[in-house]
Amino acid sequence: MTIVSYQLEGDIGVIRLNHPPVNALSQALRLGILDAVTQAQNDASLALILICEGRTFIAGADISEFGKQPVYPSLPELLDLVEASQKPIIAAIHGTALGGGLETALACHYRCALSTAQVGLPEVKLGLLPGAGGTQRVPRLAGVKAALDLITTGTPITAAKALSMGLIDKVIEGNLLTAALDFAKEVIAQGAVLKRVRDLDVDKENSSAEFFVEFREKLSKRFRGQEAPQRIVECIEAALNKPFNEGIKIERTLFVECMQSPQSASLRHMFFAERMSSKIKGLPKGSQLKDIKRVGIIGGGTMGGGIAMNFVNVGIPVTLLEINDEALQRGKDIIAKNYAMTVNKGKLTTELAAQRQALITGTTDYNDLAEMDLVIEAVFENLDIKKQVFAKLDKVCKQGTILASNTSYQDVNLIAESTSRPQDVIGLHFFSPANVMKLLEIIRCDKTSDKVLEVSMAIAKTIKKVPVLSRVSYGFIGNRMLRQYAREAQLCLLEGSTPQDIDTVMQSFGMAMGPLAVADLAGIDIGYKAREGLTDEEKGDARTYCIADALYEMGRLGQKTGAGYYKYDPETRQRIADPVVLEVIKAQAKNKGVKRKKIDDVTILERLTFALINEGFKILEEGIAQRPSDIDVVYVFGYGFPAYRGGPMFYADTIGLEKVYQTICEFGSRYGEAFWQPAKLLKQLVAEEKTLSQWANS
Ligand code: T1G
Repeated sequence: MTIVSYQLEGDIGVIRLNHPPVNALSQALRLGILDAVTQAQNDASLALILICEGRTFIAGADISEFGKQPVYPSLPELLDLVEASQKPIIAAIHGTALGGGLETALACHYRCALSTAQVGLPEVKLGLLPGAGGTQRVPRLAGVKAALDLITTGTPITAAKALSMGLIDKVIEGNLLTAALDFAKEVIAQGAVLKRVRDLDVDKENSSAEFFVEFREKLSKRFRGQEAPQRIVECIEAALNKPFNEGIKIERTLFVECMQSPQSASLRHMFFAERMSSKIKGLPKGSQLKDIKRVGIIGGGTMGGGIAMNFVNVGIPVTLLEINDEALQRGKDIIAKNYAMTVNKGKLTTELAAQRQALITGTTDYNDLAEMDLVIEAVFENLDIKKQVFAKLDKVCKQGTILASNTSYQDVNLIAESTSRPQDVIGLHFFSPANVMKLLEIIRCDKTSDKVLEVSMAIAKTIKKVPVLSRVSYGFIGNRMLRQYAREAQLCLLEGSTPQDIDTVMQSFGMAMGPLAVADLAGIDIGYKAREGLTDEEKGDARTYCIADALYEMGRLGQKTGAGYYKYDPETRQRIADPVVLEVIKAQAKNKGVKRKKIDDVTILERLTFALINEGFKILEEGIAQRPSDIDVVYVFGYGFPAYRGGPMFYADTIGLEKVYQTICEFGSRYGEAFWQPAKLLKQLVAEEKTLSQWANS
């Protein structure tokens, strides 16, 4: 397949790119464009069009080439040649012109786009910045403020918005090539002027030193801990204050710094990890999947209501079953409240919210679920109750209905075995709030059929979730790792830290929230109730929950009662350190015979993160997760682990497995081997001097 073709259409040369799936600017594509533009300089063409086959215009540099030795022509070299063309080049855009794709269009002399097209510079999401002139050309066309907003957020904009900003010259309806040819003829008729963006000046509005100081402060709050956004500001300042050729050099230097940073390596890892997680090892690709046209949800509580919203948001009708009409109404009210909040934020129209809610049918009769393609149980977290629900579903649902449990902890194999159709049973573990959180753990039971697995992965993507496959294990992947992380948080509290000590360390590390603040948000009663049904042995070391129990017994359940590990200002809900909590901690330490001593920040960080990592290794060696990057996806999308550190397992490789292993061994001698046994796989990789990603790709 020719990935770049060139032919004359009248006196217009058409350069066609055809490099599926997204015309990413691989070396072959760059060379093909260079050859075509060079050839066109000497033929009868009066203007050129750059257009793409397939679903989109160039979607960016080829991310899979990053980190490798650059090969001629680099994108900046190519774009210099494009801009120096002696004949005007018109970029004809459809789909998503992103990153190097938009930069290529900006190096052209004119740009037209289908009204349905989007353009953007999402490099910052990869820990990068536009490295082929984007930071120098966008300010020249759209001004400083618009350039800063576009490039530091990385959010794509519509063709209409791009037109209003001056990034493109024409919005097109109908056939792109036809319209682009007409536009080229207009350009020729007007003298085929070579409009080079590099020759434009940057508008001096929003260019004061104060403006940049203020913008930087806002940026450091919004992108806490991230380096690329600040470097983008530096590039835009250079565009404002220096000639193009100097500005482009500064952009290049800062781009290379970003490219070589661990943050960018981590974010590029997460880009591919998110796309890899829906691939199931050993399953044939592309088999014919049945459609999910009707979904039943059992339980209209917070979870059931949130889950129902995911389906009606993409137009799939839901039958919501509750035990009686009052419960059903409560469920519908939860959904209505959620939609009202979204409408009030201006993110949804009232009409659309109403349309979606109209797709929800309530019932108290299981027989109404007979024709469902998928039923998701979201009832009380009790195995017997769940088994009763599945027994009824087993009786009423047609053959082939997928029966899913939203359980967080119960053994889905036992639920499957309580039915006559274990091959149709699966776990779909949503995260609260289910209509917001993107992570979906798909729990593969021993007997779940391949077909049910594939359909579940497909429906997860349809409802815009990021699915990760897990085998059955207590807490599956995320909650199992969270238990070890929380264990160390509790032990640090008992041994000498305060809630704010621990939360400050973890927030500085990049976690969205510290573990104690999370506990207050979720509710201290959640953990207490989960432990109620367990024997002392199952509960584990009392030191890991005695403080939580003490707070629960004082009625301090967290935000919901205005006090937990912190107290909360009733007006602002601001978190405030509470001396009462310190007294509770000291009393529990005394009770457990623990002599408290301040714990330094590095030790807090390593105890919590290495507990997470060590459990991740155990999950891998037990085959609960398919690959290390799946665990990273779980923790970044479900638990607020900083994407710019690549998730816990990528982070382990970044700091080095030897360091992780030696520290865990040292923790074992310092805190006892009960909790600090290095995972066998970790020990093995250190012995073999292998990284986790080498092991995953072997
Ligand atoms: N490079 C390589 N592969 C890419 C790619 C890219 N830029 N974009 C997508 N793919 C692959 C992806 O891995 C998947 O592969 C398939 O295409 C479909 O992607 C110099 C340095 C374009 C909006 O950041 O945002 O330019 O899994 O599942 O949901 O300044 O892909 O099928 O094997 O996401 O329809 C800047 C990244 C790069 C855009 C389409 N560009 N891509 O979404 O499909 S840095 C980006 C996307 C840069 C310059 C800098 C999305 C999409 P597979 P998909 P989609």
